[in-house]
Amino acid sequence: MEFNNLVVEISKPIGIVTVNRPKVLNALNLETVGELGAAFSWLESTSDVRAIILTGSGEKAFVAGADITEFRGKTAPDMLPFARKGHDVARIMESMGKPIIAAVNGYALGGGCEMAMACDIRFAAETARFGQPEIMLGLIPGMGGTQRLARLVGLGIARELVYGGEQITAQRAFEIGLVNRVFPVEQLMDETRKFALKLASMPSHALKMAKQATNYGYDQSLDNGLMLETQCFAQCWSHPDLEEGVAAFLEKRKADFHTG
Ligand code: CO8
Repeated sequence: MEFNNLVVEISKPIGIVTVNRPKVLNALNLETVGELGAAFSWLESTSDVRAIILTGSGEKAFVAGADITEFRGKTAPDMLPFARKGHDVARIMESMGKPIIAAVNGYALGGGCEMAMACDIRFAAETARFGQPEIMLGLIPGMGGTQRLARLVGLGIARELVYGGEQITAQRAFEIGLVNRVFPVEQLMDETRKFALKLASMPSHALKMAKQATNYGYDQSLDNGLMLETQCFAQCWSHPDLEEGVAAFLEKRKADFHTG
């Protein structure tokens, strides 16, 4: 698939999506948002791909937010479809069966921080910076930042970041639970690839069930979440991977999982 603003590579079994607008620190214009949706949908349907990495091109930025040049002269009705499109992309990322890891190589601000939060797992370079600076533009986050940030780091810290607009370091992002691991910048992609390969080697149906149970269960009451978990747990029996995993354990050998 060809894109104007992304580089999408497949290095089996990993798909790598790189936002590629380095002159504007990979800011997301409307076209890029649409391309991201198309890229993730395509990778979901590509059977050779079992885990996905999202990163930004160049040395400075993951994604520095929405493209502010597209804001001028717009009205509220103009911007509603833009925000909806951003939400749709994040929901595609969260509802797809394959895990997505953000390799945050620099600024992850505004929509960039929100894109990273829509990923399953976030790894960051020590030099990365996170933040929701929209308030400084007279704006608020519009791609899930007011919701996903609180779910990840708690309401108090989310308010501090959304109201105050300050950037935080990768180390601080790690301390508050916004990122999973921090690496020296030169190790970031290797470490992310290593982890993506580990996930790609897992039985894909069980991984999909784990993603569904954690993502959809999180917003439910405990009882509803547990009901969802029960369904996902039982569904594991509908796939040959479980029989193979159990047999391999009992026969003291390495499991040979089905890869579909
Ligand atoms: N939009 C457009 N251009 C940008 C953006 C952006 N978000 N960020 C940087 N650029 C451009 C700069 O204008 C500059 O262009 P030029 O070379 O032509 O002057 C170039 O990128 C390099 O940037 P700087 O010279 O500013 O680089 P610095 O190292 O001095 O600063 C910063 C880096 C701190 C990242 C700074 O560029 C900055 O503050 N950028 C804006 C960050 C921001 O406010 N982001 C939030 C945007 S609003 C948002 O994301 C709302 C999300 C809405 C949902 C979206 C749904 C899809």
